Amino acid sequence: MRFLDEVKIFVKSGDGGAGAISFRREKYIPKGGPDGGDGGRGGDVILVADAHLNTLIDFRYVQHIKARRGGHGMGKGRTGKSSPNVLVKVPVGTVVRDDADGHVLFDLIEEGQQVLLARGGDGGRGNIHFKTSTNRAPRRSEPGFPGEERWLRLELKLLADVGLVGFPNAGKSSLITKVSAARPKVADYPFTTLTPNLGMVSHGYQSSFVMADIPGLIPGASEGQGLGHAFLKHVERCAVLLHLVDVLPMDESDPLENFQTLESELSAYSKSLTAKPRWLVLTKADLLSEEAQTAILSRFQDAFADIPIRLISSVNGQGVDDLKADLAQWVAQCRLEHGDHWGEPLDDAPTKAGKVREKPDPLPEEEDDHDVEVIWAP
Ligand SMILES: Nc1nc2c(ncn2[C@@H]2O[C@H](COP(=O)(O)OP(=O)(O)OP(=O)(O)O)[C@@H](O)[C@H]2O)c(=O)[nH]1
Ligand SMILES: [Mg+2]
Repeated sequence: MRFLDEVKIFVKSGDGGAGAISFRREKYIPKGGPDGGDGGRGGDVILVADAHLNTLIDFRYVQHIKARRGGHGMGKGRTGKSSPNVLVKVPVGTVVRDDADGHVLFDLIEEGQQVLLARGGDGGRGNIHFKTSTNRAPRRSEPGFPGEERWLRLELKLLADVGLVGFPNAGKSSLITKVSAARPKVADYPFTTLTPNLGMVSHGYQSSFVMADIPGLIPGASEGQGLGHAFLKHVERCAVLLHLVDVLPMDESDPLENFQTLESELSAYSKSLTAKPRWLVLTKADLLSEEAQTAILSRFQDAFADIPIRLISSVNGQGVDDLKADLAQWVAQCRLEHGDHWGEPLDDAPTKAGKVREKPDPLPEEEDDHDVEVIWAP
């Protein structure tokens, strides 16, 4: 499936239908009173989080989402038809921003969660409501109330507990393949992975977590080099980042320097990402002799005393089960501390998108036909 994680959309809810102006006409009742019904409500535009989706690709083709207007009121006091709401499905993890100022309006983090993007307009009142002691045949009604329209930005930030970052070829996709059912492509050239992959890692009874594999990062990523930067937002919500470092890179570069280079890229991307707990995972241990493994481990431990450091091999499984167990424990602990809250606090609390129409003031007593359909009852 193709992957798209940022789109701009226009939403418009339906206008309310107009109230009718109509009078009762019956055989032996020459002057029946007003019986124009109210207009129907316009449809709402509602976003629903759906766990079966994992991309915003559908919005590449549909950027304008409009609900229909309400039906006009009719004679015999009949209310116009209300229009159905338009439900738009998005993946869980979708953030909705106001396009104008980038302000976060909603964060859909639970399956089935619904948010109102644009409230449909209420129908106008028909002339049935405007009869008074001095005006028994009011020729007035209200037009429908307009719907709301707005430009919004949808941004998908995948919901994962553990994020894998590292240079291309570091072994990220190999690790997620080893510990989960995810099957991203693995190959010995850089940039094998072009879009994020999620894998569910099970560890013992009732203990599982989601791991995200994103495309490799390269120096200059924070200025837009390569692919990885565009995908870093998918690890923003993770409880821990694993920074994978190849112990024997094909280009013969120094693993320790590589680690430092990427760390500075991450901090250039975002300070809050740097503040995230990070574990250093040295990969491809099987390529080194035991002495060489001990040597590289102690070199890293001396240089980075305050970071947890692991040595693994996705080929022979060395260190993988221990890593999995420790991650499961870490994630469980984070969930205990933070509940089901995913990721960093957003820049603004969710607000209600649609404003509720206040009750209209009663109209002044004057004859004034609105531009509405006038229906005469038979
Ligand atoms: N010997 C050995 N090779 C490994 C190990 N893990 C990965 N590799 C190899 O390293 C190469 C790159 O692995 P990937 O898992 O595709 O690396 P990646 O980090 O996902 O790379 P990108 O998607 O390009 O960012 C592949 O040829 C793998 O077979 C390991 O533990 N031992
Ligand atoms: Mg990969």
